Amino acid sequence: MKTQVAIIGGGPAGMLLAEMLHSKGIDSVIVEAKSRDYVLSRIRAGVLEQGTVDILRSLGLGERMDREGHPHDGMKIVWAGQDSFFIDVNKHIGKQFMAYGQTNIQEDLFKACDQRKGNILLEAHDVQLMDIASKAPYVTFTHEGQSRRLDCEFIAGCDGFHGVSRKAIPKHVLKEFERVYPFGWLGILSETPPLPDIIYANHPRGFALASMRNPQLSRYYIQTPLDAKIEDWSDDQFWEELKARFPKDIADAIVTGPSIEKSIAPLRSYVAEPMRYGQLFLAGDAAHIVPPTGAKGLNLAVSDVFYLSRAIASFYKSGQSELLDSYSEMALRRVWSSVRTSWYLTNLLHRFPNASDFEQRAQENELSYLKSSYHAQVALAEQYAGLPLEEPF
Ligand code: RFL
Ligand code: PHB
Repeated sequence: MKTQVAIIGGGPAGMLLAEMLHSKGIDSVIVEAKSRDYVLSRIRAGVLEQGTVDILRSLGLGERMDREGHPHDGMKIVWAGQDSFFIDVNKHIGKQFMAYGQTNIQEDLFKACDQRKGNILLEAHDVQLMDIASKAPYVTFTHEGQSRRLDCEFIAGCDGFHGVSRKAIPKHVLKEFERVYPFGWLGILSETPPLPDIIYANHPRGFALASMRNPQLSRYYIQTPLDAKIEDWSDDQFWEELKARFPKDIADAIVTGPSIEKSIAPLRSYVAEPMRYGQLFLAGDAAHIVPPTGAKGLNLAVSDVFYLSRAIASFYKSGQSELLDSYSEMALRRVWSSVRTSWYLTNLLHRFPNASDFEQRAQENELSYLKSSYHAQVALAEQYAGLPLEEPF
């Protein structure tokens, strides 16, 4: 088989890149390890930045999102069981957010791919990236019991944190930055009406988050120890613990019901630099991971593939490789901004198991300062909104 761009991974990064390239007349093949049902069953992100929303709309992928998603202006932070403030991003920065599930985006992307008869090879095994430093790289894998070879000009490594693409880059070339946090998030999805706002809570019992997918679907999370097991958390225990971490008026407004999904995710910050080696370009979780505090992961995957598709299109149009050459540097500027914001919010909102009394007081003081300072709220709003996409020079 032959294509211009071989895309490894059919998550949001890989499938969106294929749509972007198609809109610019560039051919691609997606090689995905899992089945369609499996990919569609992963419940993950839910909050889209304005830039992400604009990109989806520009590709004709916004119709269902605009019908079913929930636009909102910012987020609320509560702590000490009583104090609170609202970060009004729309008022300060003029940007909104959209609550719309990653699962729905993935469904919309499969539909778009089906409609244009795009090439996606599902359940591909033993994927290997070959000759990536040369101008004629290729990918080998097994598909439907047969060994296959896909020749291409570019490889986009969109295969997530545990994929093979990043590992194809020689160790001495890659610099890795990492922080592992001493807790995880237990999340549930429930067919109950959500609270009107997204609310982050810092409580002596641990962090909690109230979020939403649509008017009949709520998403809630609580901070749990690293060794927590799903089996140990019945729905009743989850609701009781969640409510205990919010002020009484908010807890009373939470509508409980059976969970339709429950999962635990550890929290980690990770960046691999550079995001390019030869003809291999990394995008999304394959290159970087953020803790979910701040809801940045999916939005970074979208900005990476926006920059990458623009660079590849510019190469095919003009024969110039300037945007390909600056891809890693440009993408990393936005990545580090969101990595820092997610790390900051994680530190601000969680209870760290071994925090000293000093650290605890400093955290409480920071929350009080944020509540009292207009300027601090504007600064946080700007970071939470995410950096604007850069123009090419
Ligand atoms: P994905 O989604 O992991 O997709 C990678 C795809 O590659 C496939 N794959 C392979 N394919 C071929 N060969 C191989 N060897 C392969 N190995 C893997 C996988 O099967 C998969 O289909 O990465 P991508 O596309 O970069 O997308 C990244 C996002 O999924 C991720 O950043 C977000 O979900 C993070 N995230 C959130 N991001 C937000 O922007 N807003 C949020 O509100 C938000 N909430 C979250 C989150 C992540 C969470 N978890 C579970 C970590 C909430 C949670 C709980
Ligand atoms: C979600 O709705 O899944 C969500 C919202 C905000 C976050 C993380 C996840 O910071």
